[in-house]
Amino acid sequence: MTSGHDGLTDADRTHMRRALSLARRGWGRVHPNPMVGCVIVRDQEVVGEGWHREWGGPHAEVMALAEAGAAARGATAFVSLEPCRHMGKTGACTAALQEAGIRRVVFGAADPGRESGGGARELRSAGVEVLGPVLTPREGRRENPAFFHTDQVRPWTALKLAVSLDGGIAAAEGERTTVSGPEVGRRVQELRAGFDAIMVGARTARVDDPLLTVRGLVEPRVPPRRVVLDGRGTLEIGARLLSEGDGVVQLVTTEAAEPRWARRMEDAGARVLTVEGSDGRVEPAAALRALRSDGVEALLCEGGGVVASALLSLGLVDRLYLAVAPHFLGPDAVPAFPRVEGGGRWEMAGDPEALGRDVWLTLDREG
Ligand code: AOF
Ligand code: ZN
Repeated sequence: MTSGHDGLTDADRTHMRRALSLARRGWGRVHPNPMVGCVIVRDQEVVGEGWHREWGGPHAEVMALAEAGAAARGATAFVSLEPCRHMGKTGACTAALQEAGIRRVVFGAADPGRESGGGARELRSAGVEVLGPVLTPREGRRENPAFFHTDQVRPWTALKLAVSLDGGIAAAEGERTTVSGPEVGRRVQELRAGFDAIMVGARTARVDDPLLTVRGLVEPRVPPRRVVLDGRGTLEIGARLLSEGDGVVQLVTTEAAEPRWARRMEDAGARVLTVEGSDGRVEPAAALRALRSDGVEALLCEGGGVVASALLSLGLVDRLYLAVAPHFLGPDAVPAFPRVEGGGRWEMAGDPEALGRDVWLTLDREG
């Protein structure tokens, strides 16, 4: 066993990776709580595993301790997040770990919460050996970006785009093009489950007529809202999302839209938010502000190109999910990033993944 500069052995690192992957099972179910995983190891043997499964439900440590039972005495707990020390919807994990006789705790990210944070200090002063945070702040944020996004002005914002090798999102203006394969479609369904809202531009809403619902393996605890940026009020009453699917429909528009249109949409069950805009175009930052103050903490934008490049140019995108398809769309294609000035620099937030014939990339904005 080698011990790195962070004091972790190879075995420790393996257990922490496992805790992180258990945590991810909470996707769609625990938001806006963080996803947390825990592994309990005694004499090099895993005796308990757990993760935070459901918002308001038992924390990861409690689940893992229940599985470990008496074997937890003298054991090490690997937790992806600093154990909480507060009495929240459930008891404090610091107390649960001590009662179970855990001797050592290795944790991933520090808990920034005012009440929940500080568990490490508490455990240390109670004589438990504590190692952590063992993830860099960047690594910690990557796992639970919305939880660590403290900005009250706009949501943590992700942009998903399916692009061709030559950077196109559709074969031609106004055309619906299938760019990526069914595996990407399934991934997007899973992805949607972890967001408060899914957003597209009016043009995409018209051309693709999407439902913007979650229809994958992960059933979201709360069906995300379905948001259309529609500055001029062009969505028609026949749009599928108005009559089909779960999730509040929220239309973000400007003064340029006809009041009659807004009334029609509201009669069809949609909510209409009017924000600043220019030339009949919603001001993206204003839309994001309005959504944030209306309770959206994590927002997934799925295009199209105009909205995507506006968000990117304005530095409003925190994460990019790119599905790159192995073909060219040619010179008439609608570019994914028409004019991105000051679009920032991006870094990989995980390994590229092969999804069918496509490549799935997750990138976080640097800085
Ligand atoms: C842990 N283990 O598995 C989780 C933690 O509302 P509550 O009572 O469920 O508390 C939520 C807060 O607790 C959350 O904001 C975060 O600070 C921490 N989450 N802590 O020790 C867990 N999910
Ligand atoms: Zn806890």
